[in-house]
Amino acid sequence: MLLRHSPTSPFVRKVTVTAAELGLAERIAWKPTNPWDPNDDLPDDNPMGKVPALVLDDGETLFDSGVICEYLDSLHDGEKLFPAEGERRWQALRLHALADGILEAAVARLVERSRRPSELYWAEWDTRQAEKVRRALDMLERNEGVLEERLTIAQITVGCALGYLDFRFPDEDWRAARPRLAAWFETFAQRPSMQASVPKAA
Ligand SMILES: N[C@@H](CCC(=O)N[C@@H](CS)C(=O)NCC(=O)O)C(=O)O
Repeated sequence: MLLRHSPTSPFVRKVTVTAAELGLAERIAWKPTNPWDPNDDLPDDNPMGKVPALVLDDGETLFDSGVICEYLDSLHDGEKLFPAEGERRWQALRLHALADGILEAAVARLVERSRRPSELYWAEWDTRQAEKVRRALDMLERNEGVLEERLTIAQITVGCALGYLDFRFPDEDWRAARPRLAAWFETFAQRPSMQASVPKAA
């Protein structure tokens, strides 16, 4: 299988960390892709023109990051990152959705600030996205106990979301009013899968 990826995408990082945690990284061929290049053929694999996109050996393509991660999770017989049933499943999916929401809002802010022509910058939109991130982080601070439990897609996505805030918004101190979340991330970020995938500015 072949993963179309870009080096700074936090959604790609979710897949990278998931593959590493499951011991599947070796089974993936990695194809660098710039989703912002209008000449790139990425839309042939993902009509949304977004990374990550996973091209399977039969030519079928999977997207988005959550679907790809769940597919990888289906390829092994160990403890699942997507719990199959019960309260643990809904907790994991809920926090996964919350962390994905942080990423969607943070990426929207970055696009507004760095890709949109500066004369069209829409401050209210930026603030609206920042408020989504703030509320989601506050909810994570209240739910930090759940993050201490066994590894699921929720922890991985929260870890990638916090790493992305550090990477793209280093001046906005999300840790200040959230000591429990900060302490959790301090430990989580030490995992080899996270250390190996720290984003670097191009
Ligand atoms: N919901 C998607 C989001 C993926 C996404 O937004 N990827 C960004 C890079 S971080 C992208 O490819 N953007 C290009 C575009 O929006 O056209 C997922 O989970 O995979």
